Amino acid sequence: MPLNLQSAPRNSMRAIAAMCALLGAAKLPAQNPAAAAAGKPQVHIVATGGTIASTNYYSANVGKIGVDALLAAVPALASIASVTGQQFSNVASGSITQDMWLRLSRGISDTLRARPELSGVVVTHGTDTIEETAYFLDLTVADPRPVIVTGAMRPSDGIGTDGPANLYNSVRVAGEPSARGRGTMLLLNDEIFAGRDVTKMNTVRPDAFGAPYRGALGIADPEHIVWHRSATRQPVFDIAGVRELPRVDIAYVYAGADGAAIDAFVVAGAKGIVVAGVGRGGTSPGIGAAMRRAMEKGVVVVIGSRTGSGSVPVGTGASRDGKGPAAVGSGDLPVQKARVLLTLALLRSTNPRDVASVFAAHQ
Ligand code: DAS
Repeated sequence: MPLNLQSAPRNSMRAIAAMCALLGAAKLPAQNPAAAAAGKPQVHIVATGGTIASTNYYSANVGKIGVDALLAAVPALASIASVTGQQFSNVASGSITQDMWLRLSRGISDTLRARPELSGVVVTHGTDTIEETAYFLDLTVADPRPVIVTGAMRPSDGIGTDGPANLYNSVRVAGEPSARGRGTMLLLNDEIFAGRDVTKMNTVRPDAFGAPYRGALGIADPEHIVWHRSATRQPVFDIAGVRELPRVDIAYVYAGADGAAIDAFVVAGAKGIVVAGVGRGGTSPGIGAAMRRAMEKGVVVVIGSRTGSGSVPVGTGASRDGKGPAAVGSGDLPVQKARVLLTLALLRSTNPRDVASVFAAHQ
């Protein structure tokens, strides 16, 4: 059962621990007294599941490794930080829901607020949808302290498992003062990416992650954390009072595709649809007609690209004559990232012109 960190009383890790014990849902390993006494950074680790928490090749047994075992597998952590751990969930990342995004984000914000002594937070997560969670957290956690999302491409008992190194380096970056103000980042294979830019580009290799359009933010070298770019951040979305996120679906364009999927999403209650277009946002006649039908019903449509790199002009959200709605271009956001941004933009407005402004601001 996932733990709602939001309900934890402020300024009291003891109270949080007591609550966790009551719920039977999470464990907080004791802080490392030697590291704390030595003035080492304090880092909180929130475990959600994924291959990093699995045994047997390729996550056939996801959810076997709890946060205690995850931390125990990296004894070197004690030399660089004082860490606490939290079991949020233990699932494959395909099971992460919008509701879990809300609770995870609020929980992290609450923990950071309650613990001013923390340098940063690390989230362990399955790699399949990690980029979506990373972007959601980037768009919703306002605190300037870093949130580092990490995982593993090889299970905990796999030969050459990458989980321990990824966790170790993530804790290093989370404890690094120069990581402040950079939002939520992803670290795997020593590379640090902006949560906004990163995408999974290979099914199995430890170097599966990249940011093909904008490149990496930095690298965790053995001695130093090296940044390739200065810190920049957009203002975040306030989700404090949000109970439910709107439904947003993704439709894929291919040669001769009809509009059946888009029509079905509208019937299912989609408030927004992201279309993975061909090339620079192209469609088929069937998809184009279904997009118009959806927009006439008030559904906001964003058009992106299935190419994996490059941009689709954002536009204004209005048709050329200014009378009707038009699809908003995704800019250089991959469609799964455009879905995250559209979901949050729809909390503010369902007018495509306003949504276009949000997308323009997040380029
Ligand atoms: N088991 C998959 C997931 O949870 C893959 C992984 O973590 O690498 O996303």
